[in-house]
Amino acid sequence: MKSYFDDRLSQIQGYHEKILEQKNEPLFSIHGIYRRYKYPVITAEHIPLEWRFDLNPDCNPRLLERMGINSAFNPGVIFHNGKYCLVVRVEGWDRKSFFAVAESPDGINNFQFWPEPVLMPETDDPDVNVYDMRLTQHEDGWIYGVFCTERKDPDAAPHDLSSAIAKAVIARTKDLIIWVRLKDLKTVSNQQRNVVLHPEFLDGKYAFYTRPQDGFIEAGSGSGIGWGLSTSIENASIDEEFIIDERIYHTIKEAKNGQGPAPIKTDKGWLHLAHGVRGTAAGLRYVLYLFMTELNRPWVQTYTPGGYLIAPQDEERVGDVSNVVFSNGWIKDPDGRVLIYYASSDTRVHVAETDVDTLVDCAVNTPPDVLTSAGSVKERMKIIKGNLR
Ligand code: M1P
Repeated sequence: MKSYFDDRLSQIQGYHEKILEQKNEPLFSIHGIYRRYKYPVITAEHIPLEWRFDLNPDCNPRLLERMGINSAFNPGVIFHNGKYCLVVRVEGWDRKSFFAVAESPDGINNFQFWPEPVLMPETDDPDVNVYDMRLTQHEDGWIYGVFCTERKDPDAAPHDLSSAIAKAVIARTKDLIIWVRLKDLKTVSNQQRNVVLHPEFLDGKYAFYTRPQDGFIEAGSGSGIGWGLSTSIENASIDEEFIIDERIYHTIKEAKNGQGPAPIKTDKGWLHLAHGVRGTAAGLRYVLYLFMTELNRPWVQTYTPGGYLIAPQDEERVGDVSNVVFSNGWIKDPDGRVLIYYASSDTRVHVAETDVDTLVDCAVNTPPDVLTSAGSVKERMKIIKGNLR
């Protein structure tokens, strides 16, 4: 006779297999810029059972979940050895995030986690939490993972248990398994999030997109997407940082913005994906937008299409931090597809499928935000008049 344990084990294994095997379905998009897929590609339920349950009947006869997973989101992304690899931010029931690699044969279906999470080395100043890795295949031959480390603010008052310091960590790998951790990035600003390594050298130096901020949450006075160079990557230090994509009043990036993944090189310049944040009565709203920069001067903007590319919709709008889409990973694959991996509401990962030409068309031909209602109507009238002619 089968024991309670065995019954439950086959039940949870069956449930898990169904999730891993679920085929995704493309959805119709009226805008034609990209297409969403019906199901998220990764959720907390994709996490291997061995990471969550003690599967020994002697220690866990009820087969209870011992270390549950809360969410799986904000992945760094790379096309590696013919596979679509996501270094996912996995967050446990204990609120701690860690990194884990999931791979898929086609970038859309059957994402499976590698057997063990990433064992990221620590420094003398241990991280309390790590998250949001950006992967860059750099021309120096290494794959870099730049991510955020969060530590309690040493200057916080004794009763203040939420003030923290965010900094950028730099680690590198050849295989996504063994990681060498380098020194945390030094910048003039005390806090950094959303730091991304540019894939090419600039004047022989390593180039970074940054996001200097005054406080842990508030972007504050120095905000916007910044740019800076460092002669060394082992002891990376940016002495001069300037803003290349600033926050602007009454736009989708009024409150904050940040570089998404490393930009994609195209014939017309570097194509960038970023997130913009604005305040609403219901809290912050995070959307994704595009911009382009010059090939030889990646800090100089050339095209800044107005408005957003992706905004949270339907069930994407609800989660741990609702009304958020966030992306720190995309892939231009050998077939010319661009797969944008975006997380919704800090909870799960989705994919949107498009190609470089379509995104460049969108970036080049979408009018910039003209910053007033009247100006916006004038822009729209140009299309209407053209259509009526
Ligand atoms: O909760 C939304 C996002 O908030 C932060 O992004 P930013 O620093 O731009 O506000 C990050 O913590 C990110 O992980 C999170 O998705």
